[in-house]
Amino acid sequence: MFVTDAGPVTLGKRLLKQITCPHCWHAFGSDEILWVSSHTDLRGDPRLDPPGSPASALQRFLPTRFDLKGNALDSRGQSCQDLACPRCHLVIPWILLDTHCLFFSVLGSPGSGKSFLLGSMAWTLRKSLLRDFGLDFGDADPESNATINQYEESLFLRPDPEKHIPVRDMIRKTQFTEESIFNRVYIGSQELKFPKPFLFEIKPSVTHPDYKTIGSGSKVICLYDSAGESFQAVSDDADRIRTTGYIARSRALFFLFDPMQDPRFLAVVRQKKASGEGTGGPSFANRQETILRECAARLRKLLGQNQGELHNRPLIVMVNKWDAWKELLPIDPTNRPLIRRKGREVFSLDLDAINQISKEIRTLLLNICPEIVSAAEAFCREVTYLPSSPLGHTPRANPDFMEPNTNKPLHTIQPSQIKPMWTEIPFLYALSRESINFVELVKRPKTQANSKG
Ligand SMILES: Nc1nc2c(ncn2[C@@H]2O[C@H](COP(=O)(O)OP(=O)(O)OP(=O)(O)O)[C@@H](O)[C@H]2O)c(=O)[nH]1
Ligand SMILES: [Mg+2]
Ligand SMILES: [Zn+2]
Repeated sequence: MFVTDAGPVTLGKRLLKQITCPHCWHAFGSDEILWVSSHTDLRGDPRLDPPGSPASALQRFLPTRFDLKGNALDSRGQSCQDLACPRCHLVIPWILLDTHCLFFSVLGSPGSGKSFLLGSMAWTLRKSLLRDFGLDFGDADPESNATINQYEESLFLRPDPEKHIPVRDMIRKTQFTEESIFNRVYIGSQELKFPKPFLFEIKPSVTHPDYKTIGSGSKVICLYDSAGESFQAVSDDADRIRTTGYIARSRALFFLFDPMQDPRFLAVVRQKKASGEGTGGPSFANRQETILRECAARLRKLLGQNQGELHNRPLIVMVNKWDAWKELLPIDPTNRPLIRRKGREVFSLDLDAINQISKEIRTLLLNICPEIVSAAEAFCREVTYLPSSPLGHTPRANPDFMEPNTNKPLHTIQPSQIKPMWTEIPFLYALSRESINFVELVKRPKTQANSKG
């Protein structure tokens, strides 16, 4: 074995000066990163093994010796491959060493559709980003994305897509008490819970018109799927606050408002449709503006901002389950707010169309549930309102599937009917607000416009 003490010289990467851990959001220098021992005898890590339990996790260490490939050598001289955060000791994917990570938050009450949205959005982005925007979008770390991949498969890759499935079985409710969605670490005398991140890589493909100027430099997108309960205000529950700590790091916040959880909204929908249907799923009333107010309070605490100070990241209020209330918005969901500028192969986002839609939804919310608008606008300086529907189709009560406890029919859907509506638009809009020039946001030039149908 060739050994050098010159550091990871042959990694062939230009390392970032500062890396943010996607688990605990600690920012650290690349020279502080730990390595995970490779020799199976080197077990026992005080941050990962529960106190009093047998040594199980492979030891983390700050290396002093490297092999010629630049990989650290553990104390048994074995070459190591995995890296870890100096604070929480959880594994840091290699891509984060040389690629900036953009965090985004998806907030919303229980049942507002966050998990369905994440699955549907990821699937839509994989399909449409290359075709419409000349961007490659894929898993940055397949292991981290196992859960979101399952959501996508459950929605879009069913072996028998004509067969009715109860929606609640497609993606199960995210349980705040479920261990599999968290990592536990032990720092000092505290046991801390952190949500597992989903990591995607996005980069211009060679078909991107600005490929030559912006280059092939990629970004990592980091998202989380938290249970709605984690955003609810429960005094002195440090776990809830900690597990949503990503909101303070986020470049943009997506607040999923479920109008079907608002009895006033539901009444307007039913009146308009002149029918009793409308929810397409479990219906329960929730004061959803309290989630926004709680997130605003947490964020101010985390960032040390004053009460009443407006946060300067974009907040996108996604009025979800559009399929169930589309009668209230005179917009054709198949007409996405995209525009192709003359001489450009890819689409840009149509700012005029987005502003117009946002204005119409804001008016609708102001008329029916004004406290959502006031909570959103008391939180962030810039608020945009957009519709979305992960399913694009309202599930129906199906007497062939009875709930044994209540003897009521369950809501089912045929996977072949799933046609997401605008799940990717809020994300593209957030991306267009970044200085990375991946997605262009344009005002419509009256003579050159050729908007997409
Ligand atoms: N009509 C309609 N209903 C939807 C849509 N997407 C999700 N739903 C319904 O909303 C329910 C809740 O969706 P989830 O994604 O599990 O909600 P969540 O926000 O993740 O909820 P928690 O995990 O409890 O925080 C689903 O079981 C569906 O019945 C949609 O596009 N249209
Ligand atoms: Mg969920
Ligand atoms: Zn960490």
